[in-house]
Amino acid sequence: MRKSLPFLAVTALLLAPAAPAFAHAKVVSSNPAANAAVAAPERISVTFSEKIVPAFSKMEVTMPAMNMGVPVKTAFSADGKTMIATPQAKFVSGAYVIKWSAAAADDGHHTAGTIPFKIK
Ligand SMILES: [Cu+2]
Repeated sequence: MRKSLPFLAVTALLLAPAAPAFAHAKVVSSNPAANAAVAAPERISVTFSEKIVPAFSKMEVTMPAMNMGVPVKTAFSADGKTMIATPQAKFVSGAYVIKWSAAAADDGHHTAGTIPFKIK
């Protein structure tokens, strides 16, 4: 019983809504957009609500149906808010997923997610 109080306190902190000062990096847009069906893009990008740390942020492009990754070169925009992946091979038609994870520059918190899209 003695341990339950601190545990509850920590849980409450974790569940508390994030204050702006401790905001996590959220996706504000992507190219292609989520669930979009597009022609083969030259670059794939994900833009976040705040600056992210390149060393602790990454993105992958995969083709889940083929259980295959698309080789990409990843770069970051000058303002530090956008991750850009340049495919190193030609895209074929099909369903793709952008798998991203990002560390916010202000507090180091990690966020991660997936963005599905299709290539016509
Ligand atoms: Cu945070």
